Amino acid sequence: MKRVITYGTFDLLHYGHINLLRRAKALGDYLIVALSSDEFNNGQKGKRTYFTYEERKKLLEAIRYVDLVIPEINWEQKVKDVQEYKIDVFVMGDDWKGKFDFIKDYCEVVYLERTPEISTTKIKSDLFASHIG
Ligand code: C2G
Repeated sequence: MKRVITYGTFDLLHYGHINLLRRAKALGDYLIVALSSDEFNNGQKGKRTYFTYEERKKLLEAIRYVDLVIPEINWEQKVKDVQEYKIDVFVMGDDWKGKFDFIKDYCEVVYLERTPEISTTKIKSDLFASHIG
């Protein structure tokens, strides 16, 4: 069983995230998503989320490509996760290209192309623009 892991906040879940998760799952048989906790987002990541961790976890668990959701609580847990969950492939969108190459000592590292035209920031700004008319 080939085990894949990926990390993210996945707030305001959109088809860019789904494209990533679909391709990540296609690289193996079992996909773990390490989901950024509210504390991690509000603290070190400096990301304000619309949905709470529990709400984002429920959304991810409803996706056919996702087999397990675990919390991501800091930047430093990746090597431990790869070892603990016996990961074969570590996957991230290519906005992170190169940033996790140190993990190549432990498993395969794959950067997948981001879906260019969509982002949570764009969704929020489009909604705001349409609201103010
Ligand atoms: N993504 C994508 N296409 C988009 C938007 C996002 O492929 N249009 C990918 C990102 O590249 C990432 C994943 O979807 O691999 C999750 O995106 P975010 O929630 O924005 O992830 P991020 O906040 O960058 O968290 O420790 C790593 C961090 O937790 C990554």
